[in-house]
Amino acid sequence: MKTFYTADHHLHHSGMEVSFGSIVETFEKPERAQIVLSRIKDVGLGPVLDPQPYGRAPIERVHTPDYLDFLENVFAEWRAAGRDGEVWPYSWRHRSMPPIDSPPSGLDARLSYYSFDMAGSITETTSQAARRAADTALAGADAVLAGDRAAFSLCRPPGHHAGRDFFGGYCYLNNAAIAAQRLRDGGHERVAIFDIDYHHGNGTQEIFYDRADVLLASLHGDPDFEFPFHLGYARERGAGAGEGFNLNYPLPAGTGWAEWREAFEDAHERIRDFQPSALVVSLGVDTFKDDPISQFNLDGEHFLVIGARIAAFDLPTLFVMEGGYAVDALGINAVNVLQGFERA
Ligand code: OKP
Ligand code: ZN
Repeated sequence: MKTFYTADHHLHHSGMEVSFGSIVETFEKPERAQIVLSRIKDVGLGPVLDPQPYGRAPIERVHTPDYLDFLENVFAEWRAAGRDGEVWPYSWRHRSMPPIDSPPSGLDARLSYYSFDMAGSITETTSQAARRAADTALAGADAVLAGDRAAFSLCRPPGHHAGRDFFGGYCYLNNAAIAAQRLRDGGHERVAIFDIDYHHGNGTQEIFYDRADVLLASLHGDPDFEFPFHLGYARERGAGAGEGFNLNYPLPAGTGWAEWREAFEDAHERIRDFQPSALVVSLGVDTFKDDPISQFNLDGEHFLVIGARIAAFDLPTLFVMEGGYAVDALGINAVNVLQGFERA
């Protein structure tokens, strides 16, 4: 299958993050995409193609114009305020404070309005990098629309925590959602998103929560103990017309292959019942046993089986890279899914 990739992902690098009280090198670093790319070349998966720039229109099918403006301009505003370093939000609207529905004018208040955490910062070129990641997803979707059985969008930064107008969890634009919408706009009436990243795809859930044309099934660490917290419970099933089209499978810490696979197979069946004509896989491999920020126990070989089972849908399929932080094994694990798919 074709891989879509651009070196422009280097335009985003937060450098550091706070992890359990320590300032550490961020887990979401440029090396991640490099390692996956070199594995793709090593195994000869197929051509690696640079995505064209798509402009804002296909991204605005998912994200609001005011949020895109904010992403583009906030760094300059930060500097103009006399501040050094990168743009970091630091204070959020507590449940004791009444909710608002339009952006405040003050810089820091606005930053918290458009975010939910401080996993990643906004650098001078973060918006450009995120836009190129979205281009990468769109080019993959277009390959599928043009008739490819499958494509891989090697996106970085990842996307599934980003909502219509917010960033968080290392994510700025929701690459998988943008691709799913592209498939819808290209003529697919029902598109399923299978999110197998270790973390709940809260952004993707928010974007499609009231829609019946895009089904989201997500397997993840139970939000009771795991990031992003607060969202990802099984009781969240969609709203209005979207009721029943959002499926969450929260799983306990220590989940191994047998239990993960059981949930995966249940989701697999529910996705088939939905009868989609195209599939987007939010491909995180942070379910790996040695992942430094996760608590599931999948092994390298299991990713081959996952790929084979995804092939069994027999659908045009777009794989979109999300998480995976055990850099030594990241290339092998991610590409195992793609090879498992191709061999099936
Ligand atoms: C993004 B994706 C570690 C905390 C990390 C953010 C996790 C974002 C995961 N100190 N918190 O879903 O892989
Ligand atoms: Zn993740």
